[in-house]
Amino acid sequence: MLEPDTRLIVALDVSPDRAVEIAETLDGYVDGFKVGYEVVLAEGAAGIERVAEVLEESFLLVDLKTADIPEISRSIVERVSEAGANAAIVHGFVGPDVVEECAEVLPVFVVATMSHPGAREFYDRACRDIVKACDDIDGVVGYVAPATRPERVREVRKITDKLIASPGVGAQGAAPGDAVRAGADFEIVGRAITEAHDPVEAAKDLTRAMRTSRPAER
Ligand code: O7E
Repeated sequence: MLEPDTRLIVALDVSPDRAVEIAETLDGYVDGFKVGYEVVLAEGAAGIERVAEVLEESFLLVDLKTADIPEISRSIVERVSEAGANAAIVHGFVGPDVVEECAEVLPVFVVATMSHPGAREFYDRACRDIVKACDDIDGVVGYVAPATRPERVREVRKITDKLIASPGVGAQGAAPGDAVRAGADFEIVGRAITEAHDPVEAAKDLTRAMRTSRPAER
């Protein structure tokens, strides 16, 4: 289900109506979709359900970047699971007890560090330790590491054989394929697709660019 093929995950940071429209149009063209606060704050779990219902081939990640105590994090992931998510995103800096609790409910991608410049300040310093601490947890299927800093993707890849999903392509400046060449399995792309005149063409261009980039050795 979470196997890389086109290697593209589309971030649907748009209204629920638009998210459903784009998901319906691109289902099967891309490996997966990601919905988060834009959709959930507009319609609650029903927003997630609406997107999940239109997907027949691609998977759905729900990204609430959960970062609470284990019990609360688990109940958030339970709601997300009931709404139809195939995997959830949990912050790594909160510690392996939180990650473990969430990963008992649903496959989890752990945020190892982030794509924005400020992540160098604190998050980058914890990146290696987060991956080492989470890698033996059943249910952790992968990590989020930034396409904007491929050296961080390489760092994560050296420690783990699990999946790596990398945001930061397009609007944040990374070129398609940069993260895959550094060892990522998926690249997460939002605005470069959702704000394109023709999202289908934009997605096809990106998948073409990624297909031509050789994945790093494992
Ligand atoms: O810049 P865009 O429009 O391509 O959108 C990027 C998406 O990736 C957006 O949904 C944002 O929340 C997410 N993201 C980052 O941009 N940086 C990160 O470090 C982590 C994420 C993310 O998705 O984390 C969980 C997968």
